[in-house]
Amino acid sequence: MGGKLKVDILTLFPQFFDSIFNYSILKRACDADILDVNIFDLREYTTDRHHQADDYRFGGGAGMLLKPEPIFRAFKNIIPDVKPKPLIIYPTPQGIPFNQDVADELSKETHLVFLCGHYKGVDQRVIERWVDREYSLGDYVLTGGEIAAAVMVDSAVRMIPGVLGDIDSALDDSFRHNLLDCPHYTRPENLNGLSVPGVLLSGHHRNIALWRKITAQFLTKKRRPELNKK
Ligand code: 6GU
Repeated sequence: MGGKLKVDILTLFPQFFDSIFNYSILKRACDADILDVNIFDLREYTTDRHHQADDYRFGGGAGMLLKPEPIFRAFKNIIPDVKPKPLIIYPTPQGIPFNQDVADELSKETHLVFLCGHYKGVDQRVIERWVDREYSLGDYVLTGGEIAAAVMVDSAVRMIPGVLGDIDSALDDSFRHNLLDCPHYTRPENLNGLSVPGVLLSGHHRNIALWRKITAQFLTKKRRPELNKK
């Protein structure tokens, strides 16, 4: 069995996460005590009368920033002084690319903290004082860090031993060996005239393995030629 992962998420929209950790594999991981998720509402760390969490940017321009003080207060409260220090992650389009290798790495940590930005993001001093890693999902912009944090947690948690029913099902995922996954089929053999490739029904394990490898390579070359060259 693998380790246990504690995940803290700081957000202005805590309800966003209600459904995510209550279904399927992530729920099972929580129930099995492999995953322990805590959601923190940044608004609760504001001190002004209006519970204001965002503000205009110095220098002007459209778009607000998350104010630094509530975030500093939240971090000081939730991050204990004990070691080991958690890894603090800030999902942002300005981050380095998040990929399967990063997910594998995160799955081996014991305590992750995600700071979800919104609007134009957070005050840079928050990043400099608290954040260990900035990751981006890809070259497009999301409305906030919540969906990105959920993606990163999901991809890391499924790599913790004991989370997936069959550990092998992660070993030949897409991106293992820099290949996309091959096509898969289940019953029936004949679906109103749509048939299954005969080799998969042959019982010949070496030929099946070869077919899967060749179709995976073909698909990768066609759709993601840059993966092949890694
Ligand atoms: Cl990590 N955050 C946001 N807000 N937008 C993104 C992203 C992250 N990755 C790609 N776009």
